[in-house]
Amino acid sequence: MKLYGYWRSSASWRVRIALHFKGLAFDYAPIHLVKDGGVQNSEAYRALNPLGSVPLLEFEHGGRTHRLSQSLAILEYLEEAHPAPALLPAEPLARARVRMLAELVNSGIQPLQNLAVVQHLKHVLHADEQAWAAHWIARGLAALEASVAPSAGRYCVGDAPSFADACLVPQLYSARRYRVELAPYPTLLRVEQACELLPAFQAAHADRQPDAVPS
Ligand SMILES: N[C@@H](CCC(=O)N[C@@H](CS)C(=O)NCC(=O)O)C(=O)O
Repeated sequence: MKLYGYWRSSASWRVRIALHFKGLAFDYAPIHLVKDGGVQNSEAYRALNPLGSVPLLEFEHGGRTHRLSQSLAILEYLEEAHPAPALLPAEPLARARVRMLAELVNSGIQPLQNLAVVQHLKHVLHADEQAWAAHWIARGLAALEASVAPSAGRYCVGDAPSFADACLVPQLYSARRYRVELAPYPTLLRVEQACELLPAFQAAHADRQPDAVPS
């Protein structure tokens, strides 16, 4: 398997967590999202992923090469193809809660602070992209804190890590990057600490990737 990603791309990070958690070997193909206008926008990469985003998972199956984009679709595929160890609980309502929390991050927070959005704000609309991103991240995290609290155990839903935790941890990293005050989200911070003890989350961390340029 080959994962096209970028070290601090939160969506790529979610997939790295799942691959490491399930013990699936993969090659990592860094796609520099900033250099030369962004490698994701090159013709060569768009031929692989027309939306020009990471992550993209490439693998052989049934004698053919397959490519999947959209991190949550990738997580669902990995869960179905490699069910153990699980990143979804067995019970239907708990599964729905995990998906709800993951989606809250995936569609309720990340798109508003995605690179293309903040670059457009900064360079075309000449707006304060830092303030924009911080506002929407804080708004989303407040909803996430309130939504996680009823189901949280050691992790977002109960005592086993799930897709929700794979979405939470990278989102908190982005929040710090945009200087969001995190004290109002104690449950999220507690869950993040628990996740940080897991080898899969450690291996997937942005700063540990070969293309990382930590500040
Ligand atoms: N919903 C998509 C989001 C993908 C996405 O927005 N990826 C970002 C990095 S986290 C990206 O490639 N941005 C490139 C750009 O904005 O030009 C997913 O979950 O995979």
